[in-house]
Amino acid sequence: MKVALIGYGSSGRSTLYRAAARGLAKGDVTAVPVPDERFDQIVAQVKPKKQTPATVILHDDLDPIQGGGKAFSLKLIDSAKKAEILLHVVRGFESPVVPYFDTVDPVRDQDAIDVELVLADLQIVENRLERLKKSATLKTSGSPDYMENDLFTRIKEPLENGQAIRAMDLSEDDQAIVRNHQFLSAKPMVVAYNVSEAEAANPSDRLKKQIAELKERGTPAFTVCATIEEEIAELDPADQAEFLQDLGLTEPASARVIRATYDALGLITFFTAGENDTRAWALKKGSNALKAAATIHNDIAKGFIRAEIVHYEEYLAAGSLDAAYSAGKMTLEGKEYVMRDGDLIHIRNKS
Ligand SMILES: Nc1nc2c(ncn2[C@@H]2O[C@H](COP(=O)(O)OP(=O)(O)OP(=O)(O)O)[C@@H](O)[C@H]2O)c(=O)[nH]1
Ligand SMILES: [Mg+2]
Repeated sequence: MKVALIGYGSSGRSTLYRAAARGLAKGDVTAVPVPDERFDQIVAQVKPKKQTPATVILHDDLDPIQGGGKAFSLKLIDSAKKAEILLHVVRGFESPVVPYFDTVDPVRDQDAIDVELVLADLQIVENRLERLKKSATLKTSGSPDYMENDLFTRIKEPLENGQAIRAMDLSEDDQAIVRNHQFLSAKPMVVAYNVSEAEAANPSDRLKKQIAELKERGTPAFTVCATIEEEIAELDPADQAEFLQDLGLTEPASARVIRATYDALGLITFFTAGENDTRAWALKKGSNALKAAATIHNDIAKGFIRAEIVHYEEYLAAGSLDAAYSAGKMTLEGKEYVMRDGDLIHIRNKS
């Protein structure tokens, strides 16, 4: 799962990237383990040779966005397209030593970048509509070009009015076409307002309102003080807790960033408790056991017979898969079983 950090220059993207990577940051792309207490408990019980947490891959290799109403560069659009989710870091801190292209106004900047994402997509739609005019199958009802022309004609106007594709009510077929083009305003987004230590704990009313509005539209948003978070990330875990408490926080930014990306992507976590390798896996909410099997390995999905499922709480209470089975806490499920967040799975398969 690729997460691309975007934002204006000097908004604190690299600082938040290092904080979220918790000392693991290497270069500008890092696979960051997803913090998950449930996984830690399972590992403590299984004592596997190897443990593999779920990860998200943070990308801080995108060019900064130019301020002052300049359009996104093609290079920036190209890198952002490759991500599954955008993490927008918004400058909210004042600093005489870190110049900025304009006054510090996080509400204005978040709105401005949203508009730029939409305009970048509008450009693609207009170019494509122009090219489609020459298509031999444009008038052939049901042809791919016909379908695309129909969809793009419909979404052009809302885009012109500044509406993001992710906020449009589109059919499954429409969404499949949208996915082919990797539109930026169709991607889920998380917004991190990088503010002063004081405002992180107590945002202005204007910022609070924007955060609430974003959340209502399904975009997780929160305040963070990236420099403080980077300092916290460098402390021993024991000291971290105390430090966070002093700041009135319950968890570090890394946990919040990653949880927010999970939410925005609609992901849940399931586990496999192997003695060689115990793993946590990310899965789209609503996926079935066959999809979970395919996430582990295509061969396991092909040879799928039955899934043994036990929720991690019952597994921990029972102490082992065998004990959970004896206690009647494990169920045998077919391919269509809908996975729950926190399910532990063992797949009986023909391979
Ligand atoms: N006071 C304060 N300074 C910050 C904060 N976050 C980042 N900075 C400082 O701002 C400067 C730029 O931060 P970066 O994290 O490099 O910002 P960036 O968005 O990656 O910048 P570019 O990639 O150079 O465009 C650094 O000197 C940081 O220490 C913050 O929350 N408060
Ligand atoms: Mg940077």
